[in-house]
Amino acid sequence: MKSRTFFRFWYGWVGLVAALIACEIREDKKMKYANAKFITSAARKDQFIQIDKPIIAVCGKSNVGKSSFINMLAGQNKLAKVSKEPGRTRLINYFDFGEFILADLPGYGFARVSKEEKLRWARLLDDFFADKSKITHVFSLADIRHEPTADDRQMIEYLYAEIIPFTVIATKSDKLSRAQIAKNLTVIASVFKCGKDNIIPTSAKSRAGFDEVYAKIYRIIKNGEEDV
Ligand SMILES: Nc1nc2c(ncn2[C@@H]2O[C@H](COP(=O)(O)OP(=O)(O)OP(=O)(O)O)[C@@H](O)[C@H]2O)c(=O)[nH]1
Ligand SMILES: [Mg+2]
Repeated sequence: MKSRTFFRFWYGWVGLVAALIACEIREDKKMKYANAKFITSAARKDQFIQIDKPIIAVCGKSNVGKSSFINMLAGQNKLAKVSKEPGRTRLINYFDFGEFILADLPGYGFARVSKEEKLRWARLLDDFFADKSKITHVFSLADIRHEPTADDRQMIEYLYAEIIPFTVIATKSDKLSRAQIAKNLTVIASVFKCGKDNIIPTSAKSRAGFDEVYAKIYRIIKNGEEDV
């Protein structure tokens, strides 16, 4: 009886210390990227930044939560502009996270813009992806609540065809139950023809998925891991 109490006591302490270390590592990561900074916007090819750091592009349809996702990673509310109105981000916005750069790409699939504007966006994205040696990885965002759109599918097919490594970020997970999340991830994986382990459910609201995304970023920038 006495020895059981003794072990319980030590198990308790070991558990507590492990939890504190885990918390500290997480805080450290948050602190590190809390001073992420906006660098510049690009409307044309000649304005794309030339920098010797890994660039991770964040793409997805309009209103899917790209800017909110970037803010979640930075631990800041106003780094990237978030809007209820779709099609707000019309330029490529670059953010410096110290060890890597995030490029917030203009959202596709927004119906209420002129043909000319759509063409301009398409050209800008084409130019951006043309020099794929400059893109280390792509986070392709899809709303976890819905089946991916034809545009989403086209984006993923393009990444497969161009052999650009990507991870699917399923956004707005706070809007679904755990069971629904699991069900929808299966649908998204089957539409995109990728493994479920290449999809990370996230929420900019609850910060769910934060650690998983950073673990992925860590692998991308440290080990040069490339999954297509
Ligand atoms: N509940 C919930 N709402 C979210 C989440 N992420 C984004 N939103 C909301 O979705 C809307 C669009 O978010 P943005 O981050 O501006 O989306 P975006 O993809 O950058 O949009 P564009 O720049 O227009 O292409 C806003 O009203 C956000 O508050 C999330 O994880 N959970
Ligand atoms: Mg945006």
